[in-house]
Amino acid sequence: DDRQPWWKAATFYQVYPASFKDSNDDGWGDLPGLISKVDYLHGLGVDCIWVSPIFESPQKDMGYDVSDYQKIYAPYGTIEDVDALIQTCHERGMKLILDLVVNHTSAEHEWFQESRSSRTNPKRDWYIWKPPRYDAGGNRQPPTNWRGYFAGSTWTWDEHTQEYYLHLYASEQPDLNWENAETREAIYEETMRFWLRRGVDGFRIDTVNKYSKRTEYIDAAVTDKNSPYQAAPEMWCNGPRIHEFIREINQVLAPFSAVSVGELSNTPDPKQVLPYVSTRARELDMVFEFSVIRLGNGDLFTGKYIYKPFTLSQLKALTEKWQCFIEGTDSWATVFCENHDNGRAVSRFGDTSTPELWRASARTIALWQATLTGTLFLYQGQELGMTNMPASWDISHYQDVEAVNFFAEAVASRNEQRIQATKHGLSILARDHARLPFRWNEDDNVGFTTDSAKSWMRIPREKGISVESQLGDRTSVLEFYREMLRLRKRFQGVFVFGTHTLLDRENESTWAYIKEGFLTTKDGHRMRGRALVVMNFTVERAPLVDVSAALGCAPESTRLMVTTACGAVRGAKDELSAWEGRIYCDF
Ligand code: TEU
Repeated sequence: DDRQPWWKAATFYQVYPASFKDSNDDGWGDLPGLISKVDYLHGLGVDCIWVSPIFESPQKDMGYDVSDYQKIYAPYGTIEDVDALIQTCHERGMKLILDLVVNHTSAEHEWFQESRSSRTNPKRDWYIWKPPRYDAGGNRQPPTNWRGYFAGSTWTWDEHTQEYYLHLYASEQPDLNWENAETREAIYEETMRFWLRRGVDGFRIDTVNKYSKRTEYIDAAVTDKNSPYQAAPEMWCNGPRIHEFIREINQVLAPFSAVSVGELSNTPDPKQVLPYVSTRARELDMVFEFSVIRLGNGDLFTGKYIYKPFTLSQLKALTEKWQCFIEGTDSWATVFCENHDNGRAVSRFGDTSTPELWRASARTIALWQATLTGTLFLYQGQELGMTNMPASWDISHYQDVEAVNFFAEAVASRNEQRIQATKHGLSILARDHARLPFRWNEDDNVGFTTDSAKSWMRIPREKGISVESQLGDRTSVLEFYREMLRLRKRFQGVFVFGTHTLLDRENESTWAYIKEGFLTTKDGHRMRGRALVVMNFTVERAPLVDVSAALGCAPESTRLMVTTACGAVRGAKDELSAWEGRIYCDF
């Protein structure tokens, strides 16, 4: 649809640069490596690349701890490499967005170094400093009882200036004080405008709903009696001035027509999400809402890695909820089931117990994602059906600060049950899984680097999950993604922009929904089109729904547009084979 902004029907692809492609044999992915693969992404059907943080950083949280927003972390390359990447994308009609991490900086950022140097430093107020409290026994205590995302207190004591500073994440990630207008202007000028002037097309904006903290700094209610620190997202999520701050961000982006997609966690209520993405409100173009991707996670804070099994009907209901919340509004949705903070989709929503089931379920996940309304985001390796790390890898292979801290906390509890449960949860949900090297070929080093001993993350070796083994094979996961991205574009009126109606919601084995929208025929006529998406989420054969009844038309007016099944495993006419997905349509 010509009247729509480019980013609605576009396919975005997230690159986690450390794990994508290493060009200089140091075991760390880099910008020249990414540049050499832009053609691969272009061929896949990607329109816009989002690169996770590449800026100068001590890498306590894989670059989500920036110590200099205008410098590139040397192992990634140089600023000239960024210019070259922008040019390489633009020459192919593609766009590039960067990751903007401005809720916090690294503790090594110059701003924080100044801020912590004395209580009277002009940048003292750029971060959030508070005096200690003392308990009845006269012991020093943090200003509040809040628990951070990476376990432990949100406060770290600074010996030098005798105050605590706030950090929602690691202690090496102090939170910026957005209440200070000068700080905000520095963020806008030195991070956003700096990169927009260099030609980037926009930003994925990290932790976008946490900049405005509640300024009372009071204790949160006690929800975990076994811990001194309590979950307190209501103290910092969607705070009193958040919409004012986001509108300011919008003002910075607008002159560059830059696209924005904000990361909006801990906000399961659509009423709170809509204001961020309403066109009229002039805040953000899009947000990521995490209900679907968080399925299986335990309690957000204390129990995140205590796995909570879920049913297909829960997955359906959440998908429906975040499909339909924009209907009748001027807002827009995103579609995704992977990113760098979660386990692999096929390992969580599919079936990896045999190669055939792996392939079938990864293709059905592709069908599911590509038929949903909103802007589609893929995560690197999703298009190959990359899986979680093998079950045989022990806990020493987890490097992520969050996994390491949660596991240490479980160990410290000396509760064997909790330790085992945490290990199990990590094996499904840990952030590390998505960070394994991308698999370009079937060599021992998977084409990621030249010497696996140097790879920053251990390289998994199962065969068949690589670009080399899948490219050109019509039965592969990769070729199915390519085909689906093409169909999604071609019939975007239905798949990208259509309405979503869930059928048979209680069915725990088959998932069916109708997408309906307007299509433009070759001679320029607008016509209504309907598609039925039906997917078997089990290994058992499943009866097919009554297609023409579901589509509301005569049997001869329906056609099978796509099936995920290939060759011998193809199901019968009225029956879906294990993990088979199909699209029927009336156009
Ligand atoms: O994540 C922010 C966030 O709020 C969580 O959703 C995140 O997934 C984390 O796992 C909480 O348990 C962003 C980045 O995506 C993440 O990689 C960073 O670690 C984090 O911000 C801090 O910058």
